[in-house]
Amino acid sequence: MRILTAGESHGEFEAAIIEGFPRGVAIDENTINHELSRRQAGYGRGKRMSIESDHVKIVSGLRNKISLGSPITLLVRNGDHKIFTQGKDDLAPITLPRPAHADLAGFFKYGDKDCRNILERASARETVMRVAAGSACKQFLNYFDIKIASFVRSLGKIDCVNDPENIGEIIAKTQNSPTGCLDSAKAKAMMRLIDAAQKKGDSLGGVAEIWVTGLVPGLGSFMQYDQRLDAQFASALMSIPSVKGVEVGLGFDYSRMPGSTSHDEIFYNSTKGFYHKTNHSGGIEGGMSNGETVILRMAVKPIATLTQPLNSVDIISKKSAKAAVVRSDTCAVLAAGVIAESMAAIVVTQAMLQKFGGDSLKEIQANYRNYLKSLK
Ligand code: EPS
Repeated sequence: MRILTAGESHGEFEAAIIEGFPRGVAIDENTINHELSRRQAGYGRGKRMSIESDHVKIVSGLRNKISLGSPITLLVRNGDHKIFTQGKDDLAPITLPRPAHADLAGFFKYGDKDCRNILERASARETVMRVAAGSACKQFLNYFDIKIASFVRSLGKIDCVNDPENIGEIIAKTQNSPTGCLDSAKAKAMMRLIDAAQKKGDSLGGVAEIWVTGLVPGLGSFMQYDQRLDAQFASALMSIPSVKGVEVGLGFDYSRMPGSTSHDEIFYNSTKGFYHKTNHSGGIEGGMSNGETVILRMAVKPIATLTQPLNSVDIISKKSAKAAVVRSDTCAVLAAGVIAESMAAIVVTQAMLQKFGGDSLKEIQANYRNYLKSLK
């Protein structure tokens, strides 16, 4: 299965094509729309989100809401449509690249004298289609009771130190939370921090944590570097705009502990089979799922656009000036977590299709059941 997205931030549509999605999976547009609204939410999001009400239209690949195995095309219309494929817009050129955005590197790459030609596609608006496609994947994974959820582990320097008991706790506590933080006192502090940043024209980042439960052991492979499941998750999460770091399990903390106290010891009993009492490896050993919960964390840098802009240089006059100010979010860590869930769903779907064959859901389920038997 592979997924391509298309669309400019202020073009008429955002689009995605999912190729190689199995036949026989029920796909519900309303379920996708629910995920799209989760991506739009979060304390600190900018004015664009009050313009948009993201809704998907699926225009190919389904019949009577069931996937045909043919390419699935998804479309989301942009409410803020101001650039045209066949007409001229009236937008002034942007010549003052924003530090930390794609503007300057994109200017080097293409040489255009207008950073808008860069930002239209580099914008995080594109992630709307990753969430739409990721939701289709989540609906496939539901047949196997695979669940994916995320929460905001930290925002700026405010850390939520309590670990959730299980994925149900993450889902329940983040459902209506404006911050995505599991600790209500910390959530309030996060909102105050966002308010203060907004007042100062500043922006904030944080860490989102993603859990994946219900994976059978043996997804991914150690046979080639690019088949390793942790490498695939890392690549998928790093591809989200603003992400600057990814951890699996204990992540960087793992490197600070001796092996004797950090590795997950192996136990066996007749009801549980093989199991671990700890999950420091984050559910992945040797590039494969080991049957424990997959735990991923990603560091999201502060949003690039500041309303109190940083120093920049005009790409035409080469004179120093403050960076361009365009409408933006103050903080989007919660949304980044929702996007990460979608990217994780895509990775897990690919790994499931690789292991259990891909033409139809029926065939995959039969192979899956057979594999489960072999594990006993
Ligand atoms: C976003 C849409 C964008 C930004 C934001 C995320 O729309 P606009 O540029 O019209 O405000 O709000 O993207 C960025 C902050 C960025 O730097 O790319 C969205 O739909 O998520």
